[in-house]
Amino acid sequence: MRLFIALDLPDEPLAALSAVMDRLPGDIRRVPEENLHLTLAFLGETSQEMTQAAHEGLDTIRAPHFDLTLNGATVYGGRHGQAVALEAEGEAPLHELHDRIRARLRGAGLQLERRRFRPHVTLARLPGRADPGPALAALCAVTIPPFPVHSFSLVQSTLHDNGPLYDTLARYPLG
Ligand code: 3AM
Repeated sequence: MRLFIALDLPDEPLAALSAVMDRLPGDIRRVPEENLHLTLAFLGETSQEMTQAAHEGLDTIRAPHFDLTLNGATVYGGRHGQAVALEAEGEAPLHELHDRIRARLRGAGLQLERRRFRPHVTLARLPGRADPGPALAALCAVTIPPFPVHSFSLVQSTLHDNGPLYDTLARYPLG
């Protein structure tokens, strides 16, 4: 199973993000509203046994809920495809949650990639060679009011030609 950990976004910011995405140029591939999330960790292909171990570790996390702020638009990626995203403000509780999740996953025996955590919500994807300028211009004045986040999830991602299908395997509340 291809797995990742997502911070769940509540309905209000999801609706606001959907409205924002309506401003994007027509030829861009938008992320469906039900797929919008902030990736906290990427596990990649994971066995049934390691998935269970990961779940048991994540289930012991006791962390507070917190407010999240989404800021300016940015582009990630390169030749193999680009993601147009809104960056999340780096509040301490978000980074603490990220660190705790990684620690629990490592404790469960998973090997995680070492990448700098750049929290963001991907709104749309573009081919590698496309000019991201019009999408960034459309998003430059966007402000999403800060919102509370109350849970994160273990998500299975199944890749299809027309985009990934996400299935939430387990949800973990933030206190
Ligand atoms: O929605 P975003 O872009 O934040 O980019 C992938 C997506 O995040 C990311 O995991 C999320 C669900 O697929 N992802 C995919 N492959 C990855 C990898 N090898 C990866 N993140 C880190 N390493």
